[in-house]
Amino acid sequence: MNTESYDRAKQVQQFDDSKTGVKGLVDSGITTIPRFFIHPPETLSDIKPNSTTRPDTQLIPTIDLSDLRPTIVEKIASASRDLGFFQIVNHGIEPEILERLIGAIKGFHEQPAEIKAPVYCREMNRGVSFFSNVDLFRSKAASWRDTLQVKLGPTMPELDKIPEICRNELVEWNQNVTKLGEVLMELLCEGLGVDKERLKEMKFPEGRTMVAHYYPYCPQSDLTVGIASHTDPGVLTILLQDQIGGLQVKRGEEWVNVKPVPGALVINIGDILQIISNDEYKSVEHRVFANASREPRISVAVFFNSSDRDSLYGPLPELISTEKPAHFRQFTYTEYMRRFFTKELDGKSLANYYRLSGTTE
Ligand SMILES: O=C(O)CCC(=O)C(=O)O
Repeated sequence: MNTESYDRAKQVQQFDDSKTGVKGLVDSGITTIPRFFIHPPETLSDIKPNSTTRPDTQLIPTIDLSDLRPTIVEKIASASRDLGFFQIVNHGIEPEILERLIGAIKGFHEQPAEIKAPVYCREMNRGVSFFSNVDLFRSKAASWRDTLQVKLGPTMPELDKIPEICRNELVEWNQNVTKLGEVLMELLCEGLGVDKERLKEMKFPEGRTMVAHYYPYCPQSDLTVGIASHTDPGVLTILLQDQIGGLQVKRGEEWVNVKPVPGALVINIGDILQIISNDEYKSVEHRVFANASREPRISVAVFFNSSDRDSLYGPLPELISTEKPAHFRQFTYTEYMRRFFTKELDGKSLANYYRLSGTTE
């Protein structure tokens, strides 16, 4: 590799200007990945096969939402305290709806480049944007995925702004995911022993953003990642993944696979809920391997953030006591999200930025 003649900034800019994402690179027939996708050895060392990565998935519980309510509350609270991740089944969303959404997102990403290019942009306030790597210009290395991002709430963009190929499916998903998000927020509040309306009153069901990822085949999947290790900023994330696999969650020094379960949705706790719960619930690092399979991997994540940007956020007063004082200082959501969008997607949780000295999880 000739270090002297390599102009990284230029290569990254050219890639972004192409507006075709990593799918465009694969379609062009490349057999080696551009250098700015190569991650440093410390990131790659534990993504190699036969590393300490734990193959079994027993640690991520699958919770049946048709169980009795006290059982569900107990299981969700326990998973949220321990791992910050769980899967749910019998959540009330028909399997056909899940399949339709995956198909529509795949359809969007597999359209000809000239149809997707006009949607390609990095302005997050447009409501609908297609891009590769949200942190392309901030990260040390790029990752092997493309994304369609759509603001779902408090209101969706005008319908004609949403790509036609997935318009109906996104409207349908928004309705279903909003209801499910509210149910999960109630259950999580009950698990904390606070009023079940608490998160809803703080407007957490309202600020919904969807990111629909496409992880195409990567010809050198041992040199890069699909999404780098990170935590989510919101209160919770509802994730639909197809059956390809590749999502992993960090538990101590180990990485645990989140094996796809047909019909299930993956739920994880975000940084703001770790803060609001005063460290009762955990926001945990997760990542996705670069896709080594010839089949593309599709996933659709909906992040729930508060639509009230000006109030102060911090641990709920009812969870603070002399035995357990507040672990975090207060801040506005505007400040919080600004901080999120100026850092790269890395393993560092935003929770630690607001942590008061002398406190630990
Ligand atoms: O694709 C996945 O399974 C995970 C996506 C994710 O972690 C994210 O969008 O923040």
